[in-house]
Amino acid sequence: MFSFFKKKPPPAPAATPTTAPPPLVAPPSGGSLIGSALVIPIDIPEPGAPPPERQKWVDKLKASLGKTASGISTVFGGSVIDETLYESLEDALLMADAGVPATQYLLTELRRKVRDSGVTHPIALKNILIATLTDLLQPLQKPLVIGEHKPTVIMVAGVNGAGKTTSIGKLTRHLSEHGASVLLAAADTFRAAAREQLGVWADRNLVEIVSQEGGDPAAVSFDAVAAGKARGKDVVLVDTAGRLPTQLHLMEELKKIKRVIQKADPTAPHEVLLVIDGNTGQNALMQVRAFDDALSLTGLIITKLDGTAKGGVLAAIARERPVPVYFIGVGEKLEELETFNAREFAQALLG
Ligand SMILES: Nc1nc2c(ncn2[C@@H]2O[C@H](COP(=O)(O)OP(=O)(O)O)[C@@H](O)[C@H]2O)c(=O)[nH]1
Ligand SMILES: [Mg+2]
Repeated sequence: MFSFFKKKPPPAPAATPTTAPPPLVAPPSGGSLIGSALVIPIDIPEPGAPPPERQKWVDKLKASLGKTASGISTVFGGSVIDETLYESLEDALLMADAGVPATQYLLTELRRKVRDSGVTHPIALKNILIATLTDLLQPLQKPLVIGEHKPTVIMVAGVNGAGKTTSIGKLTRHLSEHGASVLLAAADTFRAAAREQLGVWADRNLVEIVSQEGGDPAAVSFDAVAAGKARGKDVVLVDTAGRLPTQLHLMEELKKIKRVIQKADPTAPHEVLLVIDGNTGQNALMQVRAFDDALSLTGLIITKLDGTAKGGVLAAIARERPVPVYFIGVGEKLEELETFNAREFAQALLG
């Protein structure tokens, strides 16, 4: 879900009475554009009565994380809060990929809150857990804002097969649906198939793509940012080749792409996103750390939460390296990418 809000237009230069250029993109229904300033914060609906489409998606998330939720729920099936319950909960959270630091943190908080509130029933404890996890995840909830720079340059990195190209396709659809013009940069120049895959997404979304057979990924990125500026695009999305954080020369190459983007636009890249496969468990945290150290990440996209992913890794990320989660992916279809809401996620994870 996107919403638009008005950004104060810059004062018109007095000496140039020329008519303002027409908006580059048509205002979407319900939104508005002033001059060429376009701000797209991604709407994060608070729970209550979410719109039907969001509800559908929340249901899908719940179904996807259902196994983890039922694993954790059984812990609260008894009639007393005792040591056995805390131990089972510890096991269940570790099994859900929450990792040791987040699990310890949650348990310490729960024990303290139980002491302070005097609750005695496991169901009350479960509600406390939902609230505590929501608070833990809260710092990860942040909208992606487009339009403060033109173009907003978004660089996307991650290991092979994490879902970078797919997520770029989905994001492109979101953005173009809401009136933003997008240019794709195929900086995954290693494999012809990778370029073609991005080309398919570009065609489907009717957006332009900058690619170059066998080219240098940094050069392609530079050209794309330059083209994005020249063509007045709102967003340039840079797809990069997958790499493991242990492949140091490839991590260096990624840093070079970032530096060269900066040469094309000193304020860019405005966002550096890491795409993580939600099934990677605790290894995901290692990826966040390594890519963050190399690139200073501004956000994450967690994909494939529809599969066997357990979901708890978001708690681990929140506790150990809290990089905002802009989106989560729950399927291969174009619409199966949504904004992250801490409370929704905590509820889906804990059932
Ligand atoms: N089930 C599921 N599959 C996904 C999701 N995101 C991506 N994929 C699949 O993961 C595979 C790898 O995706 P791709 O975008 O090519 O990964 P890349 O190497 O990081 O660019 C493809 O088969 C995608 O369809 C998701 O959220 N859910
Ligand atoms: Mg790819």
